[in-house]
Amino acid sequence: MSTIAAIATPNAAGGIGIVRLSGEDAVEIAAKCFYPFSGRDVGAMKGYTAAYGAVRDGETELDDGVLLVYLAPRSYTGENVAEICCHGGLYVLQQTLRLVLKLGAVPAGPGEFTQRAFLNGKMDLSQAEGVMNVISAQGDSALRAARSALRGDVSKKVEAIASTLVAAAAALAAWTDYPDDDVPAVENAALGDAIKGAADRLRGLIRDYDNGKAVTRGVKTAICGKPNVGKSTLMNLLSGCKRSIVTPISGTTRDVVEETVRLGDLTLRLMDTAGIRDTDDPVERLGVALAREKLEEAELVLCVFDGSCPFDEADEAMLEAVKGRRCLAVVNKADLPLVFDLEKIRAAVPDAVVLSANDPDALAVLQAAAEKLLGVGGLDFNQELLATERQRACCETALEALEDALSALDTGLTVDAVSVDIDCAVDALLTLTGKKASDEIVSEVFRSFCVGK
Ligand SMILES: Nc1nc2c(ncn2[C@@H]2O[C@H](COP(=O)(O)OP(=O)(O)O)[C@@H](O)[C@H]2O)c(=O)[nH]1
Ligand SMILES: [Mg+2]
Repeated sequence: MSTIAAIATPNAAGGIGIVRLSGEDAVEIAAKCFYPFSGRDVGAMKGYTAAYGAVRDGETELDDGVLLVYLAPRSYTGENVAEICCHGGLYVLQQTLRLVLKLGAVPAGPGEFTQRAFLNGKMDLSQAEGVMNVISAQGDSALRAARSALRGDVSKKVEAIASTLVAAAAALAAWTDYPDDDVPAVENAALGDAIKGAADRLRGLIRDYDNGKAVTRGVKTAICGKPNVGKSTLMNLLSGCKRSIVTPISGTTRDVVEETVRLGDLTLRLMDTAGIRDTDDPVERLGVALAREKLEEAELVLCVFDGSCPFDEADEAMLEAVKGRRCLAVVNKADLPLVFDLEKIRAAVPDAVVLSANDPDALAVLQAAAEKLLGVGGLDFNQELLATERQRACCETALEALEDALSALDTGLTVDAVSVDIDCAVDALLTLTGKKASDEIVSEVFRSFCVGK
């Protein structure tokens, strides 16, 4: 396999920058451009050792720095690895990279170092995805969840589920293949229990992922409501700045104003939208259409009502629009006398808070309500949490196959049908960990990585 090279540090100036090499010739190539001041031979360096010296292109000295050497298989990638740590200037790093490429290395693709680690059995696919999540983590819970994935907690749990299924499938196969031998008959009830148990654990993983997403990746949150109820004021309260224009004039907000905010440990990707109403103004009408669109795609809706005005038809229409959505009703303007019929709201949207978007104390109220609604309160981020949508989709596929298996059992279909479904579930789980992932899936996973990781 070729020796790859990339700048492993960000594409910006910094104190230190690293050019990383991995592959059979990594150390050899480093020896041709890095000259330790002590005069020692780079080619003879042991794994886990460092040397201080100069980076030289022939007679031209580019920089001085430290060379780190790791020898296969005891390295991140499982191959020989050399890391040239020099000053973190973009030009210096580019010249150093150009130099190692001239000496025989090839440019690494996105995530290729980690891909090689995966191919060399250093980590499985879900751990590799954990690596990316550690890099992109924006808060404590997200980091803890990513670290747990990186440790392999997700893989262990998924493999445990897969092995109970493999055992069930094996018993089933033995029984159908040798019906006349002394193989104990597979009891439908016991088999059903095994499948149900596995399905429940998968449901738990999917549910925790969906809930945990509010913390690890952020929730797409639409602020909706009729005009003038205080949507933009709420947006500004949550963003901590005057992000949206607020006026007493209906129809002020027309474009969608977006901002990512933190609410306690939650990350909300907020969209403040135009007030929903029928209007003759062509620009506002576009805004209203956009608001409806955002309402559709939101994972969480903050539906704002004006508590100082009586409940009316437009409010009724808003309740209709958010039906079946994960929605928090925000009854605003609590500093004014409340004339609003709260019961009407509570009957349609169980989660409702009464507050004033002008009052900073309302943030705590919103946080508590949102945490409850998103189900993150009781989540343990140190535990196995699926790391990516891909992993979630694998669990979903496995779960569907198990549901098929259960209904095949119920309707008394042949054991073959049940076996096929169980195999299909196991395949999906092994695709998750990468044990049985196709080359395309593996490339797809690493395509989203950064170059140099
Ligand atoms: N008294 C009071 N007025 C508010 C409150 N929130 C918003 N407003 C006022 O209501 C009007 C409309 O607010 P805005 O945020 O632009 O509403 P939007 O059209 O829903 O975006 C403005 O005059 C705000 O100052 C509140 O909690 N109490
Ligand atoms: Mg507005």
